[in-house]
Amino acid sequence: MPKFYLTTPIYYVNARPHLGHTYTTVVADTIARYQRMCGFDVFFLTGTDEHGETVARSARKAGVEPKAFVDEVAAQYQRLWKTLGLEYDRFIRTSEPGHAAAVKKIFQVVKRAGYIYKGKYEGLYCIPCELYVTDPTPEGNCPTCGRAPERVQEENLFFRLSAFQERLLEHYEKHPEFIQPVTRRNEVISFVRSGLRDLSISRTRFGWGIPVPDEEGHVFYVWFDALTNYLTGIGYGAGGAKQREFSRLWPADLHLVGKEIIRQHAVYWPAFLLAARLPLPRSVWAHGHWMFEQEKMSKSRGNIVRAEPVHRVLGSDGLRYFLLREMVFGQDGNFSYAALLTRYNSDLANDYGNLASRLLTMVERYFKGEIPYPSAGADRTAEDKEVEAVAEKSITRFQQCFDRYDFSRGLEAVWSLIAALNKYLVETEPWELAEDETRRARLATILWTAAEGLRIATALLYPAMPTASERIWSQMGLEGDPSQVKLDELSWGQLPTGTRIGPFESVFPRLDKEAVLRQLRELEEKLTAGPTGAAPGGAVAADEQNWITIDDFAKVEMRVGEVRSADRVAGAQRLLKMMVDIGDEVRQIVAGIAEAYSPEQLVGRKVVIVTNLQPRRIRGVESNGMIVAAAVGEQGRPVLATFSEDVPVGARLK
Ligand code: ME8
Repeated sequence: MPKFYLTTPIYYVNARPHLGHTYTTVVADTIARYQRMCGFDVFFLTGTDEHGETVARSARKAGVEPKAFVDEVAAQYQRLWKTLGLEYDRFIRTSEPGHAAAVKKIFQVVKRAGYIYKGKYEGLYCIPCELYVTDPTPEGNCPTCGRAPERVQEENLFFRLSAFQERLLEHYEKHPEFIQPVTRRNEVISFVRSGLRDLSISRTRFGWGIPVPDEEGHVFYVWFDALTNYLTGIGYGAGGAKQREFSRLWPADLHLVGKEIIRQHAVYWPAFLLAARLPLPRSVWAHGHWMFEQEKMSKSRGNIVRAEPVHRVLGSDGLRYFLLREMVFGQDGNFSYAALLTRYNSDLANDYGNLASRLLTMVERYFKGEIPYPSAGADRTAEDKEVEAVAEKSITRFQQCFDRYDFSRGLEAVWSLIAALNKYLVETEPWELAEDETRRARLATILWTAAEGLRIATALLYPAMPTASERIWSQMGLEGDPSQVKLDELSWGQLPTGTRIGPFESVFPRLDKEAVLRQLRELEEKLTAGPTGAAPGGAVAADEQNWITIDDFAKVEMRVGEVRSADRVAGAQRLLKMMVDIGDEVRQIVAGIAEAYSPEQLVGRKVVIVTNLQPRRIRGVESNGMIVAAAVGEQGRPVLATFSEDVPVGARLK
């Protein structure tokens, strides 16, 4: 059996896994299942990247030792992958002693080959990204995360990256499939063409890392350490049987990465390997980013969606389907709960789930649970032949798409079959035929045809939705499980005679969108209200913090208002009575700001008003809202909230 070795990035443990990490791992799991169905002996590696300054800092913040910290977060990753049913073959952690030994070994090889020297680095460094910033943004910030880098100076070991410029370019030229998609390939080629600078591969600034042999005080820079996981994860440097396993699996067939780390994988990594005289991976595939609320989902931006709530409400297949179907692999995608639920209800509940339950109900009712077989010589109508043709086309198209990791179109191909089957049932009306004893042969042909189509669709859906596919497979009474189907052999007409359906229940029940949206938001809130880091010791229970949920906050309506008039309230030194235009009405508001602002200063000014506060009387004067101000100093001097840009009256704050 030919082998297929694929990897995900190893994820940093400075934060808990979010939907972005889940995405790459789901894609890898899908490819692994698909390649197995194509007859490959697959090895799927994932893991965690546990060294570096950021991790050490996060641990310190949590008040625990780095090792305890990374153990906890690595376990969170493993638990989540288990919950989601993601089946990797090996989970590598860079804090494993075997990994450290392998990093040291490859370093020695590279050093002996003359590609390492000692030098001084002086320049900008972005701590959260663990990157030297050589090409800052015009504002002088880190090009990856946009935050301000720090100026550092240190003695480092350098890797002669510059020596590989021509060889890398040659390799890209000779192996166009090495970097995909083509946009990333072009990007990398132009980066390399513009000239490669040597790369610093050690640090003396922190100690949480793998010590560099014979260099007191130096630990490996995270990328030299991290990239090597792709070798150690399959036995590099371990000797004996493990080394044989390494020789069998290396080079990797596919490194899946997010587009932000393409340079490390398509430039640094092959250069390290060339220096160590190891073969290069066959391809590095950089996918796009999930955006949430218009920005890349990331911990630092605080716009994170997590997999757990979606899994809890929709199941892992609902999540997998959305991720694979909605994002064109290679491009960015927008995540929204509304889109997720719309897809779930339309594609999974209405189209696929309904097809299965409708068909199985008819088999049960009209043929006592045995899928009928068309009688010999029964005439096949144009409609029957059309379904067969669509099914055969779907199989081919699905494979063509999945072979090039075009999951979205591959799933579309399956949906064209599902749509054809639903249409077929509507048009042939088996429930009408069932009323007529003389039409039983035709009824049998129709139900068999639909069942055969459903079998094919279900087999094709296994890589993307393994649980649902297995369940429908067994509800149909088919032998074994869909993972055993050989895709090359899958074709029309293989549904065995006498197949007896099993007990069935709806696999994708239709969901009440509003209620589920609320439930998802509540679960998400509960999770994010917890520790933002993964700090075991730093974890503060949500309740102890008196967090409010986003729904609580959404209850407060704040709007931009403009003060039309302001007068002092007789007999009350601190109070002003204002008429404030809030867009669709003018409100009377009383506020204790007279000592800080004169009426003249306020008229015409834009202010922030809480508009849904219960009306109340202050010194006998009705107040319909509250003006928002900071309380400054010990006396709590009010300073009104304002905007540095012009904003329209009535605009809502959120
Ligand atoms: O970069 N959309 O780890 P990391 C899609 N340790 N995918 C996303 C994503 C998003 N918004 N956010 C993250 C590291 N990812 C290094 C890797 S490898 C030798 C070392 C996924 O925890 C995507 O795969 O920052 C991305 O490349 C990876 O998580 C980054 O994970």
